[in-house]
Amino acid sequence: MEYFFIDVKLNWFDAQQYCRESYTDLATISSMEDLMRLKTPSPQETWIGKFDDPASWKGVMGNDSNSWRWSATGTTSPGGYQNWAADEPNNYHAINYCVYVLNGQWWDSACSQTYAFVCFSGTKNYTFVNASMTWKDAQSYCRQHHTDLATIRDETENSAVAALSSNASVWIGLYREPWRWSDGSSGTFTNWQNDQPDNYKMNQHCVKLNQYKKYIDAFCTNLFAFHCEKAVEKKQTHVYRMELQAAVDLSEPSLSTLNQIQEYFLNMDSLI
Ligand SMILES: [Ca+2]
Ligand SMILES: [Ca+2]
Repeated sequence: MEYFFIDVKLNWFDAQQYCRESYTDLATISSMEDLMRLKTPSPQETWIGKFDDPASWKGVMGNDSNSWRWSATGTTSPGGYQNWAADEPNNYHAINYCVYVLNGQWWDSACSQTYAFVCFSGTKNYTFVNASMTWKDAQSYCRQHHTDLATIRDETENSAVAALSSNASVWIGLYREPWRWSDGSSGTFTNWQNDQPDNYKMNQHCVKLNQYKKYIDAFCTNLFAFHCEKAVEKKQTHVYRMELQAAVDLSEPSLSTLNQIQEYFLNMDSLI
């Protein structure tokens, strides 16, 4: 990737559109080396292509890489059924990536919290497990003793899970992987500033670099200069092979032999 600094202050989505029209996309950063290649003429905050678009997960069962998906299938609900509590999911403090159900309503929560949980066996045979575990441990337990953490595909199934767990908060199999790149790249390199991301005011879904190139989640409506990327076309390289006659002694090649070889390759290049 080739990077271009654009010295125009735009909100994140306008910056994305600008990059897509004039280059390839907002910049994807895959390594510290990439990060160090980003240049600004003066120290300042800049947008990059990392975001956690709420259009992919906030009250939506979408198909983006940062959308909600079920543990059992690794995909979203075919019917899109969902039953969030008011103002949920909110990704409070930027750590709510697992879902529990309380009285039939869904809440996104920190996966490290411990709750009872509901497993399923076969197609929809639910089992309430009255033991507090993290989401990951609950998933392991269900996979070992049943099929997986519960999938809920419609209102009937939601009511069944609610009835089983009465007034307890119970993990279900819904989770998501936050953040994605505008150009669709996957990649795990990050460089968050300490205490970031924090999803301040539960509304910070776009990533800016501070002047030290640390990642900070920010309001997408803020105005910053930004980095675009352009895919570099791979230059074609030609590899020539030639067999030399045994008569040519290459341990002591004469000038004329070298000239002939050079001429041969020049002719080859002009032919291609
Ligand atoms: Ca929440
Ligand atoms: Ca923040």
